Order: sequence, then C-alpha cells, then structure tokens
Amino acid sequence: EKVDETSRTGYHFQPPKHWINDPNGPMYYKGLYHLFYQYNPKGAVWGNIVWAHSVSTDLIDWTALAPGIYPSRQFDVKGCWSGSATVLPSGVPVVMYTGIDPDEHQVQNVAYPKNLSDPFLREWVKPDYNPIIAPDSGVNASAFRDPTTAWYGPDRHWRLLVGSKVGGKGLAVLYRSRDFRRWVKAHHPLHSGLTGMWECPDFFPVAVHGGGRHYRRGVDTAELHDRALAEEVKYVLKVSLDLTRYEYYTVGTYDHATDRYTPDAGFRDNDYGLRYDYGDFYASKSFYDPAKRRRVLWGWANESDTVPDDRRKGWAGIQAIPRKLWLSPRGKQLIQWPVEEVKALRAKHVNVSDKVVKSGQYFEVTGFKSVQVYRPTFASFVNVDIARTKTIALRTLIDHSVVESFGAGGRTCILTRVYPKKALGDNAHLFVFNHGEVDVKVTRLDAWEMRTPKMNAPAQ
Ligand code: DQQ
Repeated sequence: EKVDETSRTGYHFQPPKHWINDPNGPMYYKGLYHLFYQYNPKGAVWGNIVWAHSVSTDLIDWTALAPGIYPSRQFDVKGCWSGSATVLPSGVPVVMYTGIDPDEHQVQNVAYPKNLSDPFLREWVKPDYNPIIAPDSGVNASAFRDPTTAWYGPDRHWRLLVGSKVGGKGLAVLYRSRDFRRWVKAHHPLHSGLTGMWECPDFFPVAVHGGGRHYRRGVDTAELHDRALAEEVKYVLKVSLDLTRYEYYTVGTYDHATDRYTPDAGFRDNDYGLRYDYGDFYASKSFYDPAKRRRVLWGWANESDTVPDDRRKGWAGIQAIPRKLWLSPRGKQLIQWPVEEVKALRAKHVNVSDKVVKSGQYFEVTGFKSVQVYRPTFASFVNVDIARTKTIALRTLIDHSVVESFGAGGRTCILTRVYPKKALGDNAHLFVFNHGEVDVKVTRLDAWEMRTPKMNAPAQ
C-alpha cells in the first residue's frame, strides 16, 4: 500500500497510515502519557475498529505500540469503540469501552492491565464478567456508548456516564457501582437535551478563579467528592452531537447528593452551550495530568476532502495538538491553549513589529521555508475588550493540511483542514491580509519554523 505524504502533518498526531478517529482513554501512568485512538488497521476508511496505542514522555514525540484493545470476545467481536480510562485510588488504571456484540448491540466493557509494572501498559485483560453494562429494555441498543472516566462519590459509590438518546433527546445516562463490577442505572440521567444522540460525553471539574493564582490548574475527576475542593470548583459537561458533528459544553454545578447537574444561567437558555472549537474538532476527551497538574484536551479532526482522496492518500484523520483547558476568570467560558511542550518544536524565528497594513492591503512574511497558504473556511466571533487589551491576539499552528487557531488567548478556537495543491515546499508563502475597512497596525508578529518530532515510530 502506498501512502501519499504530501499533506501529512509535521507535528500533529498521526499514525504512519490508515484511518483514525476519536481519542480514547488518555492518561498519565508511571512517567508516560498514553493515547489510545479509534483505528482501522486495514485501511483509510472507518471500519474494523481497534484501540491503537501510543506513548510519549512529553506529548510531542510519540512511540507506536501494538493495539491495546481489539475484538477478541463475544462482547466486542464486532468492534472496540470509544471509551475512557480511570486511574483508581490504588494507582491501577482501568479502561472502559464500548464493545459491539454479535447482535450489533452496544455494551460497556472493562479491561485491566496485565502487568502493572510495565509502564507501557502493552497488554490488557478483559474479565469474563464483561459486559459490565448492557442496554436494558428501555434503551436503544444502537445508541448507547462511549463511557466516561468514572468518579467516586461521598457515598462510596463510583459513577460514570454513557452517551445515549430517547427519541430526539440526547442523554448522559448515569450508572453507579460499589465495586467497579456491578453497575446500576440511576433513575434519572445526569443531564439531557433536545439535540439528538449524545456521543462521547465528558464530565469533569474545573477550578474557579476566586481571586487565586491557581485557577489554571486542573482538578482530577477522582477529587470530585472532596468537600473543601468541591466548593471551589465548577463542572463541565461536554457532548458530541452526531447530527451536526459539533461539540458543545456547558459549565454548571453538580449536586453530589442528588446526582443532578445544573448548567449556569448563561448556559441555560438553549440546549446546546458553547463550542470547544468552531472548526473541525470532534469526539474530544480530556484527562487530568498529575505531572503538571493540568487538564489536557484531545480532539479528532477528520479529513475534509473526499473518501476517494482518503483511499488514494492511504491515510485519514489526525488528532489536534493537545490543549490545556481551564475556566476563564469570570467563569463564563473555558479557555484552551496548546500545551506548553509545543514550544520545544520552534526552530527558525522571524518577527515583524509596528507595521501598518492599510485596508485592502497585505504583506508577506519572508525568511521561511515550507509554510503554507492559509485558506480559512470557518469563522467565529471572539469577545475582546479592546479598550483594556489594546490589541487582538491570534496564535496559529500551521502544519501542512492543518491550521489550528487560538483567538484572544484561547477564547475562540478554530481548527481547519486545507489541501493546497500548489503552495507546497518553496512555493508556500505566509501573508498578512487586512480585509477590513480600517487600517490595522501589526504591533508584533512572531513566527517560527517548526521541527518534526518523532511521530509514531514503532517501538524497538
Ligand atoms: N466514534 C466511535 C463511537 C463514537 C463515535 C466509533 C464518535 O464510539 O460514538 O468509532 O466519533
């Protein structure tokens, strides 16, 4: 099989070939970041889904291992779909995922590492008591999937969510367990909305600013029931809407006693909420990184060219650059920013300062090789208090077929896929345009060539 390298990425996460989709079970264990992801080992279109597995010490250089979870039993014979990792208080990581059984029913399974002293967590054991959660009679068995990371309540019960729907209503179905083995459905879902199927729910706490300096730090889902901490946190519920292929989140409060989640006032007047990203970003999942006390968000960006193009290229799909995620000081939205490790890839630097771009004019930023033309196909708004900030800031990561932008310090994010045919290598140029009606002054522009990390070279 041939792989067309033309628009493959330089530093965004990609395997050497074939189809990828959702990030699965991200976690940090014994000094390594683990990323699993939906993968077709046989081709560049969706199908034959396994959990491919890669590890990294810095979220930048990645080593590919053999798939961690793949169809092997009745309860997952037709596919191993999305799921999450939970690191138990004992330090043992557990994976929960959706298996497709012989009747095409979606069931939830658990898997444990075979050897806890292996930091690579190469082999996973699926207990015979799987599935741990099967769709009951009231549930549509083909709309019941993507278990979240579990959290522990003050009543000493574990909880997790499964994405589902009833009629046109999306559901985050809540299950409880004392022993992580026997799970009982709660009488009401944690939350629901008139949006169609909820895929890939994610539910986690975020620190509230409260005047403190530490509001950017992440909070572990396992700390959810800690009283003292609970008073300084809000909760985020994110869902992926399979009808529109967009993701929405709300910020709100979570009552541990009643297991109710209530979005804050600003999020209550519609069934949607805010978007993580106004471009191509789906089936995302966050995890708590204890090494840097931050919450990190992974999201999948599909190709936006055609399926025949994907087959011809021999690959499809990338993961966005992992983003650190925190609550804005006023608590009205989340802020996302590429993890700081990305800066280590910066090479040759070019800068421009105090340059006026008249209305309708442009200038070229010279001194690079191998950058590409930026053709935006998505747009959104960003709230900026220009009287206070004086400037509008934009950070953009350009990487062959990916343009990932963070407006006003990470308040509005847009990931776009682009497939230039001519603007390749030395034919690629970087321009600053002013399509507005008034002149704009570029007070500061910094640009770097980016080095290519080790991207999924197989383990030795
Ligand atoms: N992708 C998985 C499902 C999930 C969907 C299957 C979201 O588990 O609902 O590959 O992209």
